Amino acid sequence: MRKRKVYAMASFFGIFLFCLCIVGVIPKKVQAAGRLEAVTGVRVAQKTPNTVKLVWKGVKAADGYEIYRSTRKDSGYKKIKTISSATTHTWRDYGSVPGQTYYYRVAAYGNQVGGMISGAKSTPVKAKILSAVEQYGTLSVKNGKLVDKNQKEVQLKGVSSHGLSWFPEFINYDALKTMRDEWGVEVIRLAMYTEEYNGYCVGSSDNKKQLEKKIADTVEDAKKLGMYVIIDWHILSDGNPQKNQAQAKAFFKKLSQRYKDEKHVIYEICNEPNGGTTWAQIKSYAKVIIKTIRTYDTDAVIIVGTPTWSQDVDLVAKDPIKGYDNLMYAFHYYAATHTDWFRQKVETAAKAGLPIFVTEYGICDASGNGAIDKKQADAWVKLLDKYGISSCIWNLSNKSETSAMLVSGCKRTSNWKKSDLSDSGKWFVKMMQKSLATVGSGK
Ligand code: IDC
Repeated sequence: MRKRKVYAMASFFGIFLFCLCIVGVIPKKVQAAGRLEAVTGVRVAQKTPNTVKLVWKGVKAADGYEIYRSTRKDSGYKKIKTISSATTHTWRDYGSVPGQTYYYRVAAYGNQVGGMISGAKSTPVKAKILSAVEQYGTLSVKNGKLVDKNQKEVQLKGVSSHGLSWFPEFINYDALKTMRDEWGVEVIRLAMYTEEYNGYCVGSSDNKKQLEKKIADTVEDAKKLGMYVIIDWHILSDGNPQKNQAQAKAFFKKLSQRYKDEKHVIYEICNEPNGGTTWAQIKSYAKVIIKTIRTYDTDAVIIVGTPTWSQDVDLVAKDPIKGYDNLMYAFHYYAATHTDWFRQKVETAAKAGLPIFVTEYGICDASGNGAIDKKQADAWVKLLDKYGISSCIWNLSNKSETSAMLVSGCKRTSNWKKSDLSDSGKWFVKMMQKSLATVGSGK
């Protein structure tokens, strides 16, 4: 009696399942139950540094895919990602380390009544992750844009130091490596103040030597890591660059002689002219410094500051410096202070074909402090991405100010944890991850 009831229930359940299948409520792989094909057609479609993009052919009845990675071909594969979508057949690994060769395998998975089943892993594909300098090589400027060794447009994203005399501890090999491997940073700017406390032009000769050593060491570190480095003559209270022109000339002569064969060195010759300094005055200074650099280094990218704290790119676009290749012009913004009107200046200059490099920006106000304006910060990112304009965020330090990327009191000088990052730092890392996840996919 009881048995018959069980049979009746079982057959009722069977019919019920059958009906569900017919109306399509139960997904196909349950009907197909058992096994999934191995993924085929896996290949690397690599376009940007520090990342690898995989694509593959879809497998019938899969619910999603699993990505496995190893540094050896035949063993050591670890699952690094589960993609819970049957229709996504591409994935970008931006947690990869430049210089490293990886092997990737992809497997399909399906949700069955009895649990999840996985198909066999694909045959391994190999990818050597390239650093920014390996990928892009010698940079130059063409038709108002920064381009790579193949004349393809390049948009670099990175970080500026704080004053090198004040926070030198955060600029070291491990710090650069952390920024490269974990944040995707491709360029580092070394801000060497000229006239503020312990600046290059006002400090002791010992201080000057220390600054020069810091720059020399960092240029070497950046070379090993395949990162670009901007050497920034950080004028500020000395509003007119002509004030310390003789020192600037000697400094850039020494550096361009030393780095004439390096691919990764970029010169920024006057951070932010201000105090009424005119474009004519900046131009006259720039011509002297550019001529000096070009005597030794014939092709390095040189960035020229623009009037009013490097804001008047629209004016400069009407009268750029002629007679030299590979020149760019600095534009700086602080998102909580500079909004639509300043974006218009960039649009005007970019449309006029002026090569712009945002060597400094913040997401707080122009004092480097105050509240963050994320809405404006994102509007700026959108604009820079639209024109492919490269940028560096101000600043890598633990100073108690909003623009500092590390929380004040942070002792760690590399390998930062999330809790070491300030709101500016967190915003930057998030922006970089988003940017790395989308570069190359749409462009
Ligand atoms: C600020 C620093 C701050 C320092 C001050 C004066 O964040 O700690 O006390 O300089 O030396 C710039 C300048 C840059 C400023 C930054 C924020 O290039 O040196 O750094 N800023 O005020 N231009 C616009 C903003």
